[in-house]
Amino acid sequence: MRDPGFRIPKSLIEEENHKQAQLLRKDYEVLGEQLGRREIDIDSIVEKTGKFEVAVPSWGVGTGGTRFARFPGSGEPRDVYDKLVDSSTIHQLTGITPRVSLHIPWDRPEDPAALRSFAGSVGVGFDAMNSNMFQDQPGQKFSYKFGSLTHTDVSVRRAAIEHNLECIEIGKALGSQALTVWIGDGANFPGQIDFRSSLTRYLEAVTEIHHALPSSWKLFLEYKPYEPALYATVINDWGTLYYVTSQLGPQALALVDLGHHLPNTNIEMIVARLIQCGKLGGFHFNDSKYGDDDLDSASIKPFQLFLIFHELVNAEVDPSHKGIHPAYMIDQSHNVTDPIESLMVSAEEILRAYTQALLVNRVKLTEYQQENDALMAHRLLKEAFRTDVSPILQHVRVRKGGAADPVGVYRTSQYRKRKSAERPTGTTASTGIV
Ligand code: PSV
Ligand code: MN
Repeated sequence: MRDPGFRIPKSLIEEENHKQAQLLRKDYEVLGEQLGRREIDIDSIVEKTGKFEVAVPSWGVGTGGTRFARFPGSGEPRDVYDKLVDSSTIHQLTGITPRVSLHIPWDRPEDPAALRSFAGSVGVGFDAMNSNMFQDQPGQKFSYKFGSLTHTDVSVRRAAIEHNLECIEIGKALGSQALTVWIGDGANFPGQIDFRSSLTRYLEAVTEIHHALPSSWKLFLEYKPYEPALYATVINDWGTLYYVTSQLGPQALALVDLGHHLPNTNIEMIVARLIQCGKLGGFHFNDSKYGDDDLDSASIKPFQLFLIFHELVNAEVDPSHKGIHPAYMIDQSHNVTDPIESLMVSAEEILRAYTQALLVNRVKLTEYQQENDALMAHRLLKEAFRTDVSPILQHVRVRKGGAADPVGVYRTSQYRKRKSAERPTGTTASTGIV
């Protein structure tokens, strides 16, 4: 089996946690007391927070880039094995990222069984498989330049379908349970594509992919209003996707990538609508100021992330939506930070938003809404959002064997320096979205 190389010693995590233990206990007690005054039992929050998990994207552990340039850091992953090692480090320190989402062909394993056992040995599993129909690979016979699943040429559509079927096969061998499909198909010019027939072609193609899914699998479909097609995309919004997923059947669900919305879109409301329609499949978390910026989660709009989780917790406690278990995943491009640090901080911010949402007094909120008391209803949400739940997050992490301060331990361990020695420049893959 492949040697994973340097791993952060457990003893270092314990030592660092020990140094902070007394202060953490104090902070936790104070927060417990404050929450108690609001009739919130901190233990019940800890129990729910402790169960939360979010997957990391294999393409996120390498430096990303823009269409202008990519500035890789040192010690980046050379291949899918290294990506798993970096992902396992994120999980080791945060305790909440036990699965990695692979992107094919970037991560196509030569021997899926060997990759699966290696993943197990470093303590991670596999999340959704992602197909790639927005790039041509060297030697590819049919080009995706004018589309993939919706291309006018049946041979291109066939090749794109076959690619997704291959992703399912690899995923089966790895123990994945889902396929995520995003296409860049669309138009740069009015008149370039026929809106209705391109959607019909999509539906036909995705039906075939859907049929190939094992019965336990989910098919997550992403919408996006623009880019790379800049005038129109075929799967432009959640309404279109609602139509598609309901034509396909219960295994097909919509995936909400936060960056796939025009500025100022009320994403939390889309989340509520998809929940109500029974079609919310999961999330690709990231943040943005202008478009699909792929910035770190909650770095720009933490209140929006909180409001999204508020809708999710609303559904979680609503008996009529007991069945919803959205798949949570991060989908970011780290251009100026150490990707491992960004992913750890993002995972924490996502958990923070969830934990804050758990603090909303929903009985009171319903009363205020019933009485049309807009100010008090809003204040109630803000009270939960303003609560610093860091002591809960630290408590949960330490309890799981993670680090009270993941970035602190990561830096102290000199992980990146060690990996730079193991993975010399010139051997690293150009991972990340360019
Ligand atoms: C593209 O914007 C995108 O976010 C897709 O949604 C995929 O999930 C990801 O990048 C990688 O292909
Ligand atoms: Mn995405």
